[in-house]
Amino acid sequence: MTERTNDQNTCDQELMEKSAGPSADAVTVAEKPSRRKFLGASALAGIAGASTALVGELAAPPRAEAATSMPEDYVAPGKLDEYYGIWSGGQSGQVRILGIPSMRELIRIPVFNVDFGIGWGITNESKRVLGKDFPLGGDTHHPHFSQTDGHYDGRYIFINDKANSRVARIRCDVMRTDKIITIPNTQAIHGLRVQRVPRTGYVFCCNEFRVPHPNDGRDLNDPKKYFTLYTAIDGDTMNIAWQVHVDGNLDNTDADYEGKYSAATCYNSEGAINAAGMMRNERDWVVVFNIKRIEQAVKRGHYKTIGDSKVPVVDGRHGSDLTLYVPVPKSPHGINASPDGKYVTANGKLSPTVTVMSWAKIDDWFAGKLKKPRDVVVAEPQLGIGPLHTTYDGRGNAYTTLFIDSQIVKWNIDDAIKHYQGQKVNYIRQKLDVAYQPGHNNSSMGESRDADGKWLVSLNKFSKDRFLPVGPLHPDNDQLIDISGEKMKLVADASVWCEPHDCTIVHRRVLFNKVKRIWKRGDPFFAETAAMAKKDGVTLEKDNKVIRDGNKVRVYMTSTAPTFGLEEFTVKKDNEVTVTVTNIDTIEDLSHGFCMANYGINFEISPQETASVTFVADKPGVHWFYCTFFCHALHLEMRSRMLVEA
Ligand code: RUQ
Ligand code: CUA
Repeated sequence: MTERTNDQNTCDQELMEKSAGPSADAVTVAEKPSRRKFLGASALAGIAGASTALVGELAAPPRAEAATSMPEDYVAPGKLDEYYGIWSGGQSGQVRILGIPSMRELIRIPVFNVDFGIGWGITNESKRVLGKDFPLGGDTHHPHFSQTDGHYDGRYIFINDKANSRVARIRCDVMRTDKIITIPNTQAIHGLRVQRVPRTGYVFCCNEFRVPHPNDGRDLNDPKKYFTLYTAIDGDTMNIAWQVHVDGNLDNTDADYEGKYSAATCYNSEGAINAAGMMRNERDWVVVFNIKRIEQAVKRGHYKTIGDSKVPVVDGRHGSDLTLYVPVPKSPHGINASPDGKYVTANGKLSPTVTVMSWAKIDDWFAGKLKKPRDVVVAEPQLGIGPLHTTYDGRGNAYTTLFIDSQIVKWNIDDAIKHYQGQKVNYIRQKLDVAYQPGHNNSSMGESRDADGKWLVSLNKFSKDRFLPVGPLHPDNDQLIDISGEKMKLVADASVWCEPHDCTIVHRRVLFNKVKRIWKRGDPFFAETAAMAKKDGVTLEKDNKVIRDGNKVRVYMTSTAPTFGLEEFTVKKDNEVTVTVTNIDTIEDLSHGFCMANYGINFEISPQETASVTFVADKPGVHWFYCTFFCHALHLEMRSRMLVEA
């Protein structure tokens, strides 16, 4: 916050110096000290001859204030944030990492997008992950960490791509995407969550749109024949384990804390093809998946396959004993399991309520002990207009976003249950205005047993007047809220590039020692490139060689500040050239870049990393390739030539 406040302060002084008001005059009279001097309170104290009025006016810069009362999100220079936040990058197709509480963006991880910064979508290593003919972008919504026994284990982040029906996995040790798969038979993978117990394990995802199956031109205008599938991915292999054919559509999903169930919301039980039709029913439903029974059905061969896909598809429609359909009001959206392992809430969206279901009662249902599906409901508190998502503090309280009311409502789960049982208790603890129209919210450690109730972030879809105008497209506003006390306190606004949707916040102890500072030689991320070098008899760490193989030319070089291992290499026009660069520097943070001028090629090579690119040398002439990361005083001199003979 202090960073931002200082900017604000500098800006205010600039305005003040320009304005014709009395303070501007005062500055002139006092021989107008430089702005830099104002940045330090001690510098101010040294202004001789300044009038008392001037000192009074300017002597309280925010940094001086900060010295006496720190803003709650203040992370001093040189200090580290206590939490990592992983943010989806929405339409950018990426994932971002923020520090919390500072809300500073630390890094962006390209996933489904092309990124000239690190060369994602340009290097051979990234293209192997992206696959052949990959689409140029994605729409990420739900980033979630892998877990073991309900605790974050710091292995992987999983993220959906709604635009192209894909799921990706990011390795947390290097924060790089290592697998991307397309989910067969689906259109628009939306909700995504992980199996918590015994571990991840399955990654569950919701296919939102109903389509004909196979979607090959048949049944185009026969929506009754459209349907959708719930998918379980094996998080270790990234193979699809199974799919479930369901009624209605699927929106968001979450899993329990015992490894028995997952559940998903459906807002289109009507099977309609327009908004009016999708809103018709007063109740839609939550569908609960019985994981053991689904696994057994697959084992026994009780499944079908669709089209070319070999993925087993079990029948989980109404009447199946693999699923339970719980009617809930109206067009539910988010679904969130409580960290005590007892409950799961479905958020009403078009109803002012959230529906609280008990996993124990879901057990009873599948054991045949309950009469009606609604018997698993233990509370249905009325919270406000437009509930979308709920998160928890680990102390029995829930926090729900109200999209239309632009509020976060804090409510107590036990009291909501008592109220549902007919007792006269008030379950609402507080309503806090947020700016504006919140979608997801997420609390620190909130999706695990270790929910610690310190911070909450409200991911607001609209920022309107909260930031300097920057054109018709506004940033989103993600607001940091302190939930450690009785009352929620709004601490900071943070502008974010569209449209993060969701985030997960973990304590730094989960990741701090797992994250590598430099690459390890032999990393699987560039194993295939290393195998190619071996075949060519090249030792990546020391050789600088050009291998000619018919029309193909393979160029191997090292990079160490401030030189590439080769000062030049020569190819013929239309040769297919593969350049492999190994950064042999061992110093933390000493990245190099490789940019081939006028060839649209750039990528980054971190210390001890190997990266490669393949292109056709279709432009004869001299082409300089240069380093793009300012690595050394002679960084600009770090350049060599590719000579393309006509
Ligand atoms: S959704 S704003 Cu894509 Cu997670 Cu609810
Ligand atoms: Cu290497 Cu700049």
